[in-house]
Amino acid sequence: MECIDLRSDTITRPTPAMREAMAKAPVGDDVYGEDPTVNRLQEMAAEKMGKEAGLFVASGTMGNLAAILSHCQRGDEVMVGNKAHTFLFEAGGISALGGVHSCQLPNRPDGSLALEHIRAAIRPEDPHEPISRLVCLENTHNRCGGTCQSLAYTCEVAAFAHERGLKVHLDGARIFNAATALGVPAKALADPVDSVTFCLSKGLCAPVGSVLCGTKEFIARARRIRKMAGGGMRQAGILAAAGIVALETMVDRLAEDHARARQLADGLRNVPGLVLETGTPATNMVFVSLLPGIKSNVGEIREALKAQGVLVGVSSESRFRLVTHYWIDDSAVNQTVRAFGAVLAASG
Ligand code: TLP
Repeated sequence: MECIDLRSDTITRPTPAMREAMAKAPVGDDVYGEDPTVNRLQEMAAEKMGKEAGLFVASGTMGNLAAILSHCQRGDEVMVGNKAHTFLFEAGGISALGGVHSCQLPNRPDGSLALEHIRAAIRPEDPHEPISRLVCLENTHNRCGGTCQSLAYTCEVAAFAHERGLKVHLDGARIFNAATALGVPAKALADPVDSVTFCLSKGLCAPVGSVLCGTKEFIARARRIRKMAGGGMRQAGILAAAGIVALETMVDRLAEDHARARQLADGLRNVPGLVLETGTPATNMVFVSLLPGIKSNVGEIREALKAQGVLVGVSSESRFRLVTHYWIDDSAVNQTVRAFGAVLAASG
């Protein structure tokens, strides 16, 4: 049975056009900077983010790691949200591999950081304390509901950080979802920050890879970190070719995923036993919780849904995450709502 897989947009597979481009891609040794397809992808990515240069990396995790280690020396401090992907889900790489100290600020429900918290966290010039170096933002904000961080907010944080001598990195794994939902170019959202990572292998459907963008000098440093992390990938043009197709053909269609997320939320709203999170869906993620009194727990419900061919993510004790993407069509949405209805009726 083909499953309806709503666990993440990372499960998307390359389209036939991507596979064809991959088969035909001219390649070279990218560690020597000689892979024409990687070079083309990096130029396209930099242009789309309005930055001088781009660096093709194996994953969003590697992009964020290379960015943070390029901005910070060992012992420097990065301010990061306590619900940020970089803080929660990147295996602690910035401290384990880079010796970068993290200062966790509370993410507000919409994923933003309060300016007063950033201000209060800036360290004085004192040899007892680490050096405040960097602020990390995330847009869309995954754990906070796939929420968008507005252009005004991004500008405000970046202006403040720059005034205080801090750099700003944006984990823009899903920056094109944010741009689509906000109706602004991704370039505008990336403009205020010093560096940005975005992913090709989520809603854009490429099989592998992300691109880190920033100044030429910053990207030269990040290239060394990428090598250090084992991410110098030789004939990576095979992978970059899919990324080029992703950028050329998959960005404009993200609005369809957002519309289907709304359809899904509207269906789930009427399923007894479920409650939608306020404001969901902001983009392509639907967050829905179990009402108290339901006999089964989220794990049991996830298994019962799986038996009906529907895979969903569990993001806390009572909360599901459902992510729409290219492989979720209208009938998948309807089937998912029906499956939830049947499973909850049986466990009510
Ligand atoms: N997110 C994945 C999981 O790791 C949770 C998902 O299914 O959503 N930044 C953000 C905001 C992300 O959501 C992710 C992946 C990453 C970075 C890391 O990207 P990869 O998986 O390519 O290392």
